[in-house]
Amino acid sequence: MRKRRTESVRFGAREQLVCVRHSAVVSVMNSKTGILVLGDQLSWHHPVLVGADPTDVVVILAEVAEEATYVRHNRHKIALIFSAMRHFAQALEARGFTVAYSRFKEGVPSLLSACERARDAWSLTALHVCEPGEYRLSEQMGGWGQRLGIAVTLHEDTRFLSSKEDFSHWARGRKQLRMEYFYRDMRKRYRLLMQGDQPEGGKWNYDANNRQGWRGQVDIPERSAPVLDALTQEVIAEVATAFPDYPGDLSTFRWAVTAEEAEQELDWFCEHALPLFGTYQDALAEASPWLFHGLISMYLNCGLLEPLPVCERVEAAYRRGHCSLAAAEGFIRQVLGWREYVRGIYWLYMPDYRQRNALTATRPLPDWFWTGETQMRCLSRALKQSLDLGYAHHIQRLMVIGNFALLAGLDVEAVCDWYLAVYLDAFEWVELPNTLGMALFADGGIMASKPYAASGKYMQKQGDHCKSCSYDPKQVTGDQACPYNSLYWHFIDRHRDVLSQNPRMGLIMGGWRKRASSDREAIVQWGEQVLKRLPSL
Ligand code: DLZ
Repeated sequence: MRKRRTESVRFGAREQLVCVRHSAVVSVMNSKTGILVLGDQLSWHHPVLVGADPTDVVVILAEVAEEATYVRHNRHKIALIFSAMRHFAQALEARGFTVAYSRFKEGVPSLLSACERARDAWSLTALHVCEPGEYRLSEQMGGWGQRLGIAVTLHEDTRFLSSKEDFSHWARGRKQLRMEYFYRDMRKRYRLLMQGDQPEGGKWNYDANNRQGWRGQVDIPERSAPVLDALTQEVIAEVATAFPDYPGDLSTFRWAVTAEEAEQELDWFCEHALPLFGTYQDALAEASPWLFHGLISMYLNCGLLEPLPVCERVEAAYRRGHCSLAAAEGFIRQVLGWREYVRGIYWLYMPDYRQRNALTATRPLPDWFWTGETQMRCLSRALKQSLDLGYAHHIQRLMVIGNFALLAGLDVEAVCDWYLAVYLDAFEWVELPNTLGMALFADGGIMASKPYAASGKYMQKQGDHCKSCSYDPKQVTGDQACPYNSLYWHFIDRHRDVLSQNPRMGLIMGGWRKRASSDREAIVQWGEQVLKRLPSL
């Protein structure tokens, strides 16, 4: 399928490279060969598994403390990954593979120790691994050959639609790496939503149609959820016991743990939610954490779904008249454009990227980031659902939580660690550029052409939280004033030197300068008070 849709526009000979690597793997495999499959690589398209003869290899899957505790992962994420790993192990065995599986209870501390155990148990002479999604682990693996005393081969992760080489090729010589242009090339390359050489409908981007606020206009469909089998229930109980202090209300666990279940979730989305996905994709609703969102990013990120077939399903829904072009385009842009783009940025700029803090934001995270106990209604709702469910949609992540962190100057590293911990779909390759670059503008504008800063007016426009909030979005100063308002102007004022140089901020900076100095002082002073009272807002 991928071959049929792919055109090698601008990106070079990726398909050929992949094939060469696959045949090389097949030819060296024998019964002394191990394949380590990580918890976010649970796919039959895994670049090493895809070419492996089940009778020839030992597949290693390991639930280990090092991966489960390097941040305080949401328990939904741990349970989803462990259960999906156990189900994938069963599926591998059903296809005749020998599987060396370590459950968490066995106390294997790290992936390296799991490989050592498998090496000793099966007298392995070679280990094949698909490159990990996080720099941290990739660095560790560099030393594995020496530690294990056997040949260790890392393989390109071919489950992405733009390889690291593709992306650096695209980025080379460009002054700015704007997602929009990358996305257009990807549309051409994969021939998605195209009419000949032109974008379907004549425009590349239909975002302007996708920004409706929520006023309870339509019924939100009740979400389907997979039935939890005995294996998943067992995992949930184990995770609850092993990680008592980690976030996540496991009584609400509702995630797919196999490719088949993830496929059914995608079916449900395409049938019931996709038609209104675009219209309300930026909306904030009291009534539902899910609205019309896809809820499939975690399945894409751990291997249960593949990005191209997902995009093709959505395109097909549009072609048969089931959804608008704006809905299909908005969705496909997230998967084909944004997801691939952030991964490209991550690998292009790591490891330095993680250290960036362009606006020198160092204020400690208020404790309520870990409880959701703040009187700001929109923020409280977004935080609580993130902690309890491991999920928040992109506007909650970017414009409610991220925007608050940006305005308040919260410590960049602490905020990034928080995002990595709480979200079900968070792996550093996707989390770091989204948080550090997009939400916090800490990369100085590599990703975003201006900071995503907004006052309480935005929350009011996008949803219905303000109606049940103790603060008033119309007031800027005073005890009742929405804290986003004075913090917004405080942010504009304290970064005025940097922001004034940004052409996209010209209007706002000009407006701020023109205000009476007494007004500006009063607002900034109130913003200062708000920052002092941050822990009790
Ligand atoms: C996220 C995660 C967790 C919680 N646990 C495991 C695990 O026990 N075993 C494993 O192989 N993978 C796990 N993962 C996913 C890894 O952290 C992920 O593969 C790396 O962060 C690279 O993206």
